Amino acid sequence: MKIHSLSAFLVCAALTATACGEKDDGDDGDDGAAAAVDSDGDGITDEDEAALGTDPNSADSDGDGLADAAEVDLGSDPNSADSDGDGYLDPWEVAEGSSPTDAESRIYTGNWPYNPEKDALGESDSSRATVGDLTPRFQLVDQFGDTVDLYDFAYQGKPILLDLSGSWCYWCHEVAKMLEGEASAFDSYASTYSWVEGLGPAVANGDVFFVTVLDANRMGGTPNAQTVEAWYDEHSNPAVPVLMDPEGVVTSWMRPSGYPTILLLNEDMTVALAPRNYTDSFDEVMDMLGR
Ligand SMILES: [Ca+2]
Ligand SMILES: [Ca+2]
Ligand SMILES: [Ca+2]
Repeated sequence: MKIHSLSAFLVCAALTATACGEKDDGDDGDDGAAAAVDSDGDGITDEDEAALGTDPNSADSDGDGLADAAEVDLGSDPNSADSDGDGYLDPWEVAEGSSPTDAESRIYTGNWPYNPEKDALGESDSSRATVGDLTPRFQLVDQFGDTVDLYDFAYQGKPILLDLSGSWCYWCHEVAKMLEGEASAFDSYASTYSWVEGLGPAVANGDVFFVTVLDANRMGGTPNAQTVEAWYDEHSNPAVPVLMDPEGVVTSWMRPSGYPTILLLNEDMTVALAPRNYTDSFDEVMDMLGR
């Protein structure tokens, strides 16, 4: 009954005081026969749905998976799948504990993608990065302190470059600079490789995801919050999550022979390319993008 009374309150706000004062008891037939009709049986009468602007024949007007009555209760917009326009759909925010009515409250502060179907990818039994393997479901903390589930990048229609870098590593920083469009040691290769100037914009546009994992701080020690924050301060690329790998889980799976090691993943999280030289991954991505 809480839902019904709340929706009645919302209706009152849109109607005259006289109409609001006239409570519908639903059985005397003299206070609006239509008010008692609830065509879709969602607990909100057709009359109330008319005032809310919702579909009286659908219990979930915006089709986002949250019933109209639940949205009235939450205060979210039953006619918008993303009430606060932050890019995360209302039911995702409810499931993950962020607010569907506050754009500042997001699943990921960094606006990384979200995949509500990620459990369907199943369990990876890959112990070493090999082409065709399902990448393990790494869950690591990013530069904003959020724990990022790598599988949220799955099935977004984009390849993923999974970059294992270290703060101490010169070429790792040069790659980050190149992605930002800053002068880098790669500039002299711009006429030979399209990725020198093309990869940064492709990442910025979201045509390809670039995920950086730091496995050591500047001193070669265990990465921590300061490590990823310092990297982000230096390379403030809003498109790139910077994750820390204090347990070395990514490192032990990738078994890098040098840094950075950058794997190319398909959108289904299988390894597409696990080269010795990361520039091969860049070449392949540009081929995939037709550039
Ligand atoms: Ca809904
Ligand atoms: Ca939202
Ligand atoms: Ca939100």
